[in-house]
Amino acid sequence: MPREIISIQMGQCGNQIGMEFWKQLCAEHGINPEGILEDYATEGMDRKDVFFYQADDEHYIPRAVLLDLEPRVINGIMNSSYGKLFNPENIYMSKDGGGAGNNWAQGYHSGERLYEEVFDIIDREADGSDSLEGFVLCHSIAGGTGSGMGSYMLEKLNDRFPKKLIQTYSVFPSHDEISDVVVQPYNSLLTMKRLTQFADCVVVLDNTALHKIACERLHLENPTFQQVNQLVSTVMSVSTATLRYPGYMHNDLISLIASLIPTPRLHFLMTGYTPLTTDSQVASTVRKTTVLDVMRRLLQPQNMMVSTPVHRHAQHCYISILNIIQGEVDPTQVHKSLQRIRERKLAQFIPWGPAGIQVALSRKSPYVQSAHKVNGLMLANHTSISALFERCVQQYDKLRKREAFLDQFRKTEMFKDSLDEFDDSREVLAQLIDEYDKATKPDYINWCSQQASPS
Ligand SMILES: Nc1nc2c(ncn2[C@@H]2O[C@H](COP(=O)(O)OP(=O)(O)OP(=O)(O)O)[C@@H](O)[C@H]2O)c(=O)[nH]1
Ligand SMILES: [Mg+2]
Repeated sequence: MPREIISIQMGQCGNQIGMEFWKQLCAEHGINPEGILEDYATEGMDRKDVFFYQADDEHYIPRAVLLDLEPRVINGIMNSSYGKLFNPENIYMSKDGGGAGNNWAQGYHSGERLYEEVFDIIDREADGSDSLEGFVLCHSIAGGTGSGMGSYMLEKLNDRFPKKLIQTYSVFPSHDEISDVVVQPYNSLLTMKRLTQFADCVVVLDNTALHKIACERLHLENPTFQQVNQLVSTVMSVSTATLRYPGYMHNDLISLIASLIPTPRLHFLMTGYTPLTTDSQVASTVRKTTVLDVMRRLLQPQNMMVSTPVHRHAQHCYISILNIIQGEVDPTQVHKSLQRIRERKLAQFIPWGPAGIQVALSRKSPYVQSAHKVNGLMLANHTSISALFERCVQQYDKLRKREAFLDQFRKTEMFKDSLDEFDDSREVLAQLIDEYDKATKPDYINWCSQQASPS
């Protein structure tokens, strides 16, 4: 029985990265842009039904819900060659709306207002699956819709489906774009509170790092969102590969999450991928990729898609690592590579429990050509992710001290009488940062049990 996953994409960023993900999934499963299975793909030994269902006429439809408070991005999808892929009943867009105006509170209150309509869609999708495992939310934390309405959705999903997993792919804003959306730090802080409290697993996609990788590693001069989103869709597709091409392990979301997240709040994952190439570079590749190469490169900070100084602070460490390796791999090579990495102490792990690199050898699509013999995605739970959150708090403090742009928030229901929600969110994030720091120390588990039973 499939363990189905419903994806919910919200706002400009959520819908744009979501669309790239669906394009990639269609290509990998031999489904054409109209949802029809290609003749060459009828014998597939894959599990399409985790992410797609079949209509009466057998064509495949994504288990996807598309939401936006403005029509532009979703209209673009509907007018593209993929316009017929999605169930039109699963789309909610405000036809004449102008979005949430980069205001978290506006997005949040729109979520409240649209609750019935949106949950009609989600309930119908949930009822349509045999054994729903959970939800995947795609959004950015910095705008208005994906962040504010996304926050509201996280609260409500948790309320209504308490036993289902919630995973998010959350895009963090780039440092250089602060001028673009001045209230970004407010939006990010308020969203981070919900990601901490209501998500089981957050895959952090950091625009600063993605941009840098696109420039420096892919040699793109001014990478567009679409080019950056290809990196994102690679991360999303490989991180779901073991669900879609089941093997011995990590066949469902819970086993992926359980192997990476030993304590509930520390659930923010970084990713790395290698080898990275653009289409134009593929032809000229001469590099030989072995499992050891791939695993070693995955431990290099420049391949991580998060802009934190991974290895520079000695006290920071890995809580867990899962490498998803695809390609022509001899399992004995994996063993040797792990040994080599251990001998050379290439990765520093937590001092309070057993931890090491886990490896999942995953099958991959026979329909998508790859230029390399072996490729790998690292999903890592590393304490230095807290640097990203520290930056978020610092930027917030700077704005808040000046009382900048608070009027836009005061105009909304949640903030009209007080700004307590800001203070509370800041507190939640400060505690999270503190817990990551505690996790670098040997007595973290004791600290955890004290937190659980304050006497
Ligand atoms: N990686 C990536 N980031 C994006 C994309 N589109 C927007 N962003 C980032 O998302 C943030 C802005 O959020 P949006 O998703 O545009 O906002 P929204 O959720 O539509 O909210 P409103 O438009 O305010 O209603 C900024 O940090 C952008 O850099 C995209 O396609 N890819
Ligand atoms: Mg928008």
